[in-house]
Amino acid sequence: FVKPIDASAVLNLVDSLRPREEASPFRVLIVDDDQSQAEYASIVLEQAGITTRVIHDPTEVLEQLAEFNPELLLFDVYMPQCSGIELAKIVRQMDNYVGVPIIFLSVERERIRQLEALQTGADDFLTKPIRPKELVSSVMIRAWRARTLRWLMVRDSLTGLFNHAVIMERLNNSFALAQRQNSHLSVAMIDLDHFKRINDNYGHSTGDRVLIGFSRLLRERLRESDVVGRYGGEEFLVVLPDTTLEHAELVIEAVRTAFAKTSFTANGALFSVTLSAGIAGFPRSGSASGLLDAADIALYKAKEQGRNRTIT
Ligand code: GH3
Ligand code: MG
Ligand code: MG
Ligand code: MG
Repeated sequence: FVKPIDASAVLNLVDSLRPREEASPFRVLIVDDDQSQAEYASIVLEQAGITTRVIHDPTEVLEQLAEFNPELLLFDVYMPQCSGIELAKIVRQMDNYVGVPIIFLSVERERIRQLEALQTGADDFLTKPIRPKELVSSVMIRAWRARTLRWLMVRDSLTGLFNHAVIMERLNNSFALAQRQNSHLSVAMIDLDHFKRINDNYGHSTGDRVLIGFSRLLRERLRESDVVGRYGGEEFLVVLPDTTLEHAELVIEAVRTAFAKTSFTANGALFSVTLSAGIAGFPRSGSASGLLDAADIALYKAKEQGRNRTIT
């Protein structure tokens, strides 16, 4: 019998950092040659709301890293094909997984052997038999910390949108995918109009509130598959996969009109802010940087023609 442990407090904390996405369950990969031990660990974690995948053959780990994308690894130490310690050393050398927490689970009671395991860069060493509360709390706190750090690394701290580096990476990936699949891809560069005046008239913190409000509106108005980043100051980049130029224009126009109708307040005054947008699309533009350049030129035209408009 496994007594469930309430994971909601930890998940709510994660959720509060992630404005839109639902807090999804943590994903834990369990590697143990002993089937019953692995099953037991899995049941304990699943009872706490954690998603697990179990493998008995450590040589399958690399494949599972790519496929299951685990947020934490639970390794047995003694396995016939390859020790958990060797496995941890391999994982720690992979750029994408340097930050993934590793917990060892073993019958090993000798402190010196445990330390040797931890020196691979692993995070904790739990001894079998498994104590459910100990296992769940060790997994929870480490998975939560890793997820939070990952979140902070990819986000802009003011708006919670993707930061510049990440939106550029997502643009490049989306472009490669569109090219491979011969699908449409649109990109919108959005810049708030006369934003300097907002700061000058109402103060910088009011300007910040406008940026946050606009970011929220963007996220609400776009599809789950659209990617939004803060490109710089009051400039935003939206990547719309599988979207024609014409459709992207409709979407961004809807954002523009909704934003123009949004009222902000500062020292009792009511005001609104407008935006200008430039949109470009693949295949008309033939490269990722070509898309950016074309969107930039269109944005410049939108400004020149009087702002508060979208140009493709
Ligand atoms: P335009 O319509 O031509 O885009 O005019 P603009 O005033 O928006 O353009 P400009 O590039 O001259 O000014 C952008 C302003 O945005 C200046 C800068 O202080 C402000 N800004 C950039 N980042 C932030 C921020 O994080 N918070 C606040 N409050 N203001 C910011
Ligand atoms: Mg074993
Ligand atoms: Mg501006
Ligand atoms: Mg600007």
